Amino acid sequence: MPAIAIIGAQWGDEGKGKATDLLGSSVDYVVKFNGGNNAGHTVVVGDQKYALHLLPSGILTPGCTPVIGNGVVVDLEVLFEELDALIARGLDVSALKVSANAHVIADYNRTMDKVAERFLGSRKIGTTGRGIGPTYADKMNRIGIRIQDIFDEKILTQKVEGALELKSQILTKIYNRRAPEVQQTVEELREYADRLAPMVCDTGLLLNQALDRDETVLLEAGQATLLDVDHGTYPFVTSSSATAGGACTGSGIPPNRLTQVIGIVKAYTTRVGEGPFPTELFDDHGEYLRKTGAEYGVTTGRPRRCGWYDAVIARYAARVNGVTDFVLTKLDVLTGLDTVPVCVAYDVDGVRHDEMPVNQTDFHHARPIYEELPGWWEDISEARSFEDLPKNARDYVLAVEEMSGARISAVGVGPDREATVVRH
Ligand code: 2SA
Ligand code: GDP
Ligand code: MG
Repeated sequence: MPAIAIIGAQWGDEGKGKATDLLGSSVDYVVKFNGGNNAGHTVVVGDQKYALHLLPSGILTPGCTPVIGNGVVVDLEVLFEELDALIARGLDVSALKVSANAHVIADYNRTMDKVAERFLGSRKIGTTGRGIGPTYADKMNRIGIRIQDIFDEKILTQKVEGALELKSQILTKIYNRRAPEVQQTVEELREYADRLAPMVCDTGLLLNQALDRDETVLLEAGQATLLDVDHGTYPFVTSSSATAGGACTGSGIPPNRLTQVIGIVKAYTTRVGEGPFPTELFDDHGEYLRKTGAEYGVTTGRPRRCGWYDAVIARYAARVNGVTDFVLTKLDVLTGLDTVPVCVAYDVDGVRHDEMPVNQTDFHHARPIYEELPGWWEDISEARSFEDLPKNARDYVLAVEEMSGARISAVGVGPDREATVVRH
């Protein structure tokens, strides 16, 4: 009964979509368990490129059941836009299942997200503006709207009224906006009810029954460990649980049924949005990584901040998630450098830290202590076995593995499905 979690080990965009897709042919269910359409996962299949946001990457694999779990926040308009776009490209998406307990992003929460960011000014988080934070805030405040509420107009109306009681005051009196109308919101949310109904079920039951039958379930994280609301660089985080613990709470699969936790880690580091980032580069090397790695947001198109590999956060991610294997992605992007710096520890105001500093201010002051590893110039994009890689590239992988606290079982050498070196 394998239940495998795929987790981002940095600040996101490590290549989780590709890794999920790669394993997709051998799994029966692919589950999105956190976040919503803030995510952007790119999957390249032959000459076709797919950018998925709300849908799990398993939607591209014939015979695999894609599941939107209870921990997700669902923008219904985006859900059906994405489904229709895939249908137009000839894909069968009829297997999709959606948890009755997942929460729904209402228009007023998209507004709240955008106006709150503007209001925060220089203290902004740099959100994707998709309404993610306010929807999770409503969930925690117990005034959220769930998928199951959509089907009962009376209950939905009561819940929207409850959600807007305080929010209308905030929107009108603090943010100087028009108050959302209850009836209009109810109508917007019910627009997709008929199409949604056949997809909705108790996904926790579905997945546990699949595990009872010895079927394979893959749990695909949106965002990443350092963006997790508990374990990330708070407050510069997303509002969900993106770590292995979240894979359980966001799907209804208990912790003792997780058999493998695969941490996806890029051979360098990127971040979108605000917040501390010790190895960030502001020089030509940063621009080189951004250009060579095509580091632009899949959802917002924002240029990603780029920096060298940070083994301190990789070790932290290994610990927080119980990583059993790492997949090291985008090694090809590092080709052509004389030496490749890797951060092994931080200097915080003259004191060496081998682990993440406990205090946020210290993390803001952390300066990377680098070890320089020799680079390689050979094109590695055609490598398919570890031995195909040049010696310096192999040594880079082995050095990073040693520093990061878990075995690197595969290495990405290009965006295509096939461009992967599996280590046996
Ligand atoms: P939000 O919108 O409330 O989740 O934003 C809070 C923080 O979380 C970051 N965040 C992300 N970081 C990396 N990738 C994400 N997905 C897209 C992608 C991002 C894009 O795959 O490229 O297109 O810009 C993602 N989603 C959320 C966000 O930047 C904030 O720092
Ligand atoms: P995710 O959010 O973790 O799924 O990652 P994204 O899709 O946002 O960003 C990763 C990007 O890197 C995508 O454009 C992928 O096609 C690409 N990619 C994934 N693995 C590799 C790799 O090994 N090499 C290269 N060059 N690109 C890769
Ligand atoms: Mg992404």
